[in-house]
Amino acid sequence: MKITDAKVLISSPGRNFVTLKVYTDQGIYGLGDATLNGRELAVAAYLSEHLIPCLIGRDPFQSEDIWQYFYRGAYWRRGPVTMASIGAIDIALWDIKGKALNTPVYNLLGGKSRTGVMVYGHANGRDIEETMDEVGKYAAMGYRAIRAQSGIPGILSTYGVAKDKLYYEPAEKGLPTENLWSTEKYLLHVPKLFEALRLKFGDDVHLLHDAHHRLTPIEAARLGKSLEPYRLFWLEDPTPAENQASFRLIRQHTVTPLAVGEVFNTIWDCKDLVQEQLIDFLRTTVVHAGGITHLRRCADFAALYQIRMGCHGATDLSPVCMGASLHFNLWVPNFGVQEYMRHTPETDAVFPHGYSFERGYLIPGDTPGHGVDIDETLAAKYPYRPAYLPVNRLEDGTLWHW
Ligand code: EZ4
Ligand code: CO
Repeated sequence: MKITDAKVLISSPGRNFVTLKVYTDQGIYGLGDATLNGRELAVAAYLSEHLIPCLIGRDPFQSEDIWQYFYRGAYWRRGPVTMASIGAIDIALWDIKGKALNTPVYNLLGGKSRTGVMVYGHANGRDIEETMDEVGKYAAMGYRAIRAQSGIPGILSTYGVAKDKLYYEPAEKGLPTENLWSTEKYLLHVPKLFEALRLKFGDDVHLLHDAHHRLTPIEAARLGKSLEPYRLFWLEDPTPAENQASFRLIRQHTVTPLAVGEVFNTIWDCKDLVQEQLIDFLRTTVVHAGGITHLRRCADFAALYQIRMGCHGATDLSPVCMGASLHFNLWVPNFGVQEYMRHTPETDAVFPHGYSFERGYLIPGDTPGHGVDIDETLAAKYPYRPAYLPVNRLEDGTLWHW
């Protein structure tokens, strides 16, 4: 089998997605997600200008060799743009292999290790009361794991708190907006939210929280400690992880489980965190870490240290990434949970898919490949629109973490 062509499709059904379509001489094509929130066109150009010309003529079954060729052959290794580009190709190749062998991708990895993939939803409100109502709605939909975020008294807008509840989109159209942030107010408020949630919902539901890299290590340690009575499933991104050693300090002070890695793009980003057992869950996902080929390597490494996978699954990861991630998670032995922010009906229409939600789990379905397609005619109706995540400043104007 030979790769005959590949093209990059950019579509914005409510938000921007970059999709790679790889064609073969046997009429089979594969799809990969190449979306990098707020830097979409950089990945599109990296693929079209630099990788696709080298991809044509290769055997799609040699996905390992192709991965090594693009990773090592570039000389300039790693980084989100490079790794999302390699990731898109890798996802598309696994899709082609599954279709050619008439089997779902999870069978190529080692088969089902479980019946479904436990997911967590995003409950968020302007205040504790509204967040409690939202958690109630997710519990009623059957979710077993729910992330809770609440607006903070005295802070005008809080990242992670949406206006549109079921279809929250973190990026905003146009150039980046700026939000104000106060760590002091946040640290006082969050424990109150989780105290109220445990009182109302009891112990049966897994509760999660995302600090979005806003805290220093000692502040994160304090938050983890103050949340211990409420037994979180995890506290996510307590502090930026560029300096992996920062997590030693948090770990010394708290038994609240820690999750990190949605911005990681290779195994090197988590090397010390994993080897020193400084985290409990690795958040890295298929597209941003070079596809299934490299994420599998990260997961096997994490498994040696009893760390489980908790892949990123926000709306800026396209349904193609979600499809691939679900096959990965159905197989991966050290599975923890998968994030699941629902895509809008507009997005779902552009990306017809076989996966479905059942009582708190996503089921990838048995379609050969990863089971996600693209309706190109519909996709063409939604041209690219610049959109960015907000930038955060402290109340005195200081540009803060993340
Ligand atoms: O900020 O996906 O856990 N989820 C998150 C997301 C991320 C966005 C970044 O593109 O933190 O909302
Ligand atoms: Co996050």
